[in-house]
Amino acid sequence: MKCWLVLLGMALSLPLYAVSPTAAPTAAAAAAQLYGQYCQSCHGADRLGGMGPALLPESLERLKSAEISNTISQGRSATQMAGFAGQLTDEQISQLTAYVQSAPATPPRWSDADMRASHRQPVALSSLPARPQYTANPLNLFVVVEAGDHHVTVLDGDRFRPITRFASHYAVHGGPKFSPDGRFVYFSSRDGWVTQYDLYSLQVVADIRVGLNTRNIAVSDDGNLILAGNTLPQTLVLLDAHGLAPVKTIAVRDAAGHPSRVSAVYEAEPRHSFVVALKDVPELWEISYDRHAAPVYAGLVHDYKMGEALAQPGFLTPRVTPLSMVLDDFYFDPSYQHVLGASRSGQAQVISLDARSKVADLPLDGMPHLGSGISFERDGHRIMATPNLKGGQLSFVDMDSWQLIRQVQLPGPGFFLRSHENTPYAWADSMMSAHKDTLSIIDKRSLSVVRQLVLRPGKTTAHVEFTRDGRYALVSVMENPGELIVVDAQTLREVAALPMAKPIGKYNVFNKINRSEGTSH
Ligand code: DHE
Repeated sequence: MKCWLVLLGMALSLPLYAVSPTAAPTAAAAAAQLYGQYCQSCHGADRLGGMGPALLPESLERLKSAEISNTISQGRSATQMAGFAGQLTDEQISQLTAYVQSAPATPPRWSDADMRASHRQPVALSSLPARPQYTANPLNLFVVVEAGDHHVTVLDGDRFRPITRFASHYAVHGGPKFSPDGRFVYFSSRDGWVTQYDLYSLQVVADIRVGLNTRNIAVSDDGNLILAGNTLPQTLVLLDAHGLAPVKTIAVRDAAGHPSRVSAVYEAEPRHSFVVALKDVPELWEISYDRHAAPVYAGLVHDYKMGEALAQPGFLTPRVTPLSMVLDDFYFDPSYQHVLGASRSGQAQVISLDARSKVADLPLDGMPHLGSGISFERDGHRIMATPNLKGGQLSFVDMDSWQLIRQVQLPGPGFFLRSHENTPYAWADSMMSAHKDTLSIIDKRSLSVVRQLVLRPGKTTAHVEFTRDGRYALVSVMENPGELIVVDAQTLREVAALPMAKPIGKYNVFNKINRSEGTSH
């Protein structure tokens, strides 16, 4: 009996095929056969994805075994994924779950040739209309990522009405990024797809798979280049922002040749460079796309010779800042001279990108979530505020002295923090706690919580983005079905609610392209 329980535990808990030399190959072979019969036609023989997403451990690491089994058994609503409960036994579903969570026998590869073969441009950029094909203000649009059924809604930010809704790739993660004029929006999916979407004609204009597992993307301030950071393979990929043709692939390794996954890429606008955070080696990279350093790359659409530009010393070549530890969550000061970085263990530092070294330690405990930080002026000082994933406090740091000036306790840990130049309040969630339905409204003058807002009792409520004038706050009820709730930012009264499928994030064109101090960039 005990032995049977152990075996069952192994089958349910996962990638344990290698544990028993005799039983393992049989279980693995049975699971592989089931995969070939039921999954391969949509998810690919190599598990790299097809009509359905990739089924690799890297793609699925955020899902619990029970969630994967449930998807195999019940399918996913509003997608092509059917439920197999009627065709597979519970044991077979457990075997398949274990199979897709374990590494394939042949390590997955994604070459430049694979990337080039995936590139498509369904619409020629030259054929696009000169003006938006609708009456809404194109600078007050919101792009809403709906994770519940992998769709994106484009919303009129004046009337709070959807203009269109389209299917995205599986698991778009992180903020979509905009071209400097706000016309194009670029998405990256966890499965490695980068998509260029035209917000004037409301259609996808280009698509490319840059890797098998991607962290995020950044757009250069001249609008000409996209940088994508991958964890599988361990590469950075530079793309032409006008149609997504590949420009350059950079293998991510330290000087000793140790490879590293990319943690995130950022655009440092005043420096005309990208900053790259690495997950596995204690280094921070900066990649310059400065035109003066490379005059050949004039920044004109389709009018530069990239081959010659790449030969310029320093152009699109990483410069390394060595770190004392791996830092992988960052916030930048407005000049982008200083980077505030936190390690997984919660240690935080200030790095000078000019000096290429640490200039201060940051007195933050727990696990500060610097990536969700915001900044604002108070009594002649620039203050940075960051939530904390462990303790659930909000920390306020003076960016002149790098001293902690106040800590405020929220009902529980949350993920996001938002504000706008035109409101005295910042909004924080507690989505990772029992108080997941509670938003805390913080007065940026007194640095204290002045109100708690529960819009839908019991429902996960998080991620706020303001209209371009800061008058309304758009809040996600991150459930499926969920809602996007519009709240008057002054009276805190609800003025509209739109049904949405787990609207995980929303992004206002004007606030993003103008780098509003209260939102992410
Ligand atoms: Fe995110 C942004 C990393 C889990 C929703 N998340 C980001 C960014 C990074 C990051 C580096 C900035 C990218 C950008 O915008 O360019 N996220 C991580 C993680 O390391 C972590 C903890 C684990 C992981 O699996 O990657 C993680 N993130 C999550 C979630 O579980 C969330 C809540 C749901 C989901 O979709 O996976 C989530 N992350 C988001 C959102 C943003 C984001 C909505 C964009 C925030 C913004 O407003 O800009």
